[in-house]
Amino acid sequence: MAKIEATQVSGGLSATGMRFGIAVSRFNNFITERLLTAALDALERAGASGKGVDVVRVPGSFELPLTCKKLAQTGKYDALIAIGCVIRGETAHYDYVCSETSRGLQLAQMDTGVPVIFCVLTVDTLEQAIDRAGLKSGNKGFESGLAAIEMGRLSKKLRSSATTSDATQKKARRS
Ligand code: INI
Repeated sequence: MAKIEATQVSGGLSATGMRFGIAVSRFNNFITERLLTAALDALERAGASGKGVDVVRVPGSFELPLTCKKLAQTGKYDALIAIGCVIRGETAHYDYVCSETSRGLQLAQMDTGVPVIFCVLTVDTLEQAIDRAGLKSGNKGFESGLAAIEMGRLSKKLRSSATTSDATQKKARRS
């Protein structure tokens, strides 16, 4: 059986010199502020500096996509984190907020090429949210901080290897 040694590519976890934007929903801020604190903790422990991180607050999760798209368009950030918490209520409002927020955040990163980390809790109860914001199930904010570093690093790497292979192809065409 053939055994090839594939080239492995992944982003590292050093945040030194990187820039991050964090959009945080004020709705359910009892939870979102805990997620934010943990995300900042992850960035700081990995070497990010205060000057390299901007935090923008928005009314609710529904406002996260446009905010992230605008932040991405500034060209200032290596990666963004969108922080929100949507708790199921009696109406269909939950479904609209969840689907449009996730769809919008995916569009923001696909349209701009800047990684947008999805740190939006979508839960049935406040208890589930608390579990994911530092109680039983770890803290989704901390995981999101790490994901932002990894995706920011990976994007830089893929961008520079794409540039290198473009240059190599141009050189090959000229010779
Ligand atoms: N926004 C949230 O972030 N979480 C929720 O649970 C929520 N609920 O349940 O309504 C919520 N609604 C507000 C929404 O995100 C917008 O801010 C609002 O509709 C104005 O556009």
